[in-house]
Amino acid sequence: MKKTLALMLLVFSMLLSLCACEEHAVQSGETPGVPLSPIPAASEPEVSPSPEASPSFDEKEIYRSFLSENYEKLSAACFGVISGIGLIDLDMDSKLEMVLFDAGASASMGVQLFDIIDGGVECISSNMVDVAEQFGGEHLSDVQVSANYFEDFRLMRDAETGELFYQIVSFNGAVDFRFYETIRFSSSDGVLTLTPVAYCYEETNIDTDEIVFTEYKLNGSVCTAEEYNTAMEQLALCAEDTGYDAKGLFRWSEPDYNDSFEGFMLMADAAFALAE
Ligand SMILES: [Ca+2]
Repeated sequence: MKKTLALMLLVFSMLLSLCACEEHAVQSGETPGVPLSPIPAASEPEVSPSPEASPSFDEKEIYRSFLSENYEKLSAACFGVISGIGLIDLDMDSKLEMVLFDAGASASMGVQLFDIIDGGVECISSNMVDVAEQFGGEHLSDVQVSANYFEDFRLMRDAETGELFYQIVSFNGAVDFRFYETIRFSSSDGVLTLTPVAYCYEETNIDTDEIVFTEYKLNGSVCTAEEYNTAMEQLALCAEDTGYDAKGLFRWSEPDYNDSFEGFMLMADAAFALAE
């Protein structure tokens, strides 16, 4: 009898302790039998230029074949030197665009932009007439880009919608003139498009250093200096720089990136490996 009573007490105490455990688990937010989820990261995730999908290797292969087949023509059309190459998803459609810098002849270098359309490479924007004529198609833009670094392509975040987009302030000049043009990149029917947002041009008298001529444009239309300045202030408020730096390589990055075909392809392959 004592043995039976002791056994009953033992079972009863085990049941009590089980209930206590379950109650503790529910109070502390745990689900009995289910492992705890990892603690969410306190810091914000790093900005990725293509958060939805990674570009396929085919894109890199298509660009590589294009460069391999057309190196001589491209190089000749760029004053004999292609000084830099990079792949950037400029219109944020998870497909990479190719960026080529020419040798440049003034304050900045000219930029050539290429996209893949129906499986073929087409020039979308070029400072070089020969490049535009030989590799441009129906999507060739009349908006041109001048820059000095791949980092000049800025990944921006719309302050209201959170949308990510690339933007560049294209610039060039000499002793007697200079211009700055803010250009936004987007996609239209899967093809890279360039939209000129704001433009400022100044001419200087080199003897007196006086500004003798100015022209301002907003969305392609001529405007006043005041309208331009107000619009630039608004632009700065509407979007913030994510701090992400676009990647690419220049000839002077490595001694092996010389002006031979092999040297150029070595640089191209290294630049393609940088692309996300
Ligand atoms: Ca793209």
